[in-house]
Amino acid sequence: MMFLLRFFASALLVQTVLGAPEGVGKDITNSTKGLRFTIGTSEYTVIPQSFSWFSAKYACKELGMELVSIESAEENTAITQNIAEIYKNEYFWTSGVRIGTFNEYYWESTGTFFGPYTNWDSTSPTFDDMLMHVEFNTFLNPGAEIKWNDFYATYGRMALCELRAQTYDTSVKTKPGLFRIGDGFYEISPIKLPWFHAKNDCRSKGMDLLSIETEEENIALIAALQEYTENFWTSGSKFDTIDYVWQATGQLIANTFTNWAEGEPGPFCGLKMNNNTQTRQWIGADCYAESELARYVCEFHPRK
Ligand SMILES: [Ca+2]
Repeated sequence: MMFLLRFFASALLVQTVLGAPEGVGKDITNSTKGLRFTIGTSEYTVIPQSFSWFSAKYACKELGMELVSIESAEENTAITQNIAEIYKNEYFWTSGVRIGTFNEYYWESTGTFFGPYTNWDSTSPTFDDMLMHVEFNTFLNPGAEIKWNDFYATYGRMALCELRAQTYDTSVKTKPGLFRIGDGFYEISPIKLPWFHAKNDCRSKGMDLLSIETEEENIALIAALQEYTENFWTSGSKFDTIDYVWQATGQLIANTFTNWAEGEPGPFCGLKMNNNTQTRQWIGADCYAESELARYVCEFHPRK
């Protein structure tokens, strides 16, 4: 009898320690895979490893997710409640980023600029470098809110990933510039933009800037772009020491289809399809420059 009582008492204790606080998402995975929780229509996952910003982003992509974007005080509070107790004194990357000399931060996962809600700490933002990313940390006083700080991409932080509802409207079959390849929906931009604005424009439509992973996709794109004697941005890019990657998917370009023009890739961070309507070979271009304008293709594949 004593044994049984003791058993129930310890089972209750375990329940209390592991159980999530009321109103806060539940830990539904084991600790080595990190915490998972839900707020509204989004799912969140902490990947409890130390990543550079880009590695964190691609680790989220591998899960079919994105680095987190925080649009409201409610979301910031709910995230704080879910992670601050479990991951004390930790840093986390968000999808917040700025590129080049354009001194405004945006959520890469949604393509929207910060605001109206922001929650910077008292020392941020600093705009120190050409490429800055936004982190938050749980070095908190009890009851405090997670604040944001802009920092250098190479530092090691945990990844906080978010899966949002898909927003691309696949019922729109007659959109100007819309065409299909396989299960994908593609749109040719009516305007020219710098690289990261082009990427944001695609994200804000629930799409991604183009990635060319196969010869079949490349052939179909060459046909679709016949009338355009100009070059096009893709999501191909290279930052810091990382090799060229399809930013939209996180895949190393060297591991997919490649179509570099002779002498390429050079030193540039961006990848364009060139203006040759027969080959559309790839050339480097400056993705930092506000003056480097080009059309682009957005791409969307419904989740399976
Ligand atoms: Ca693609």
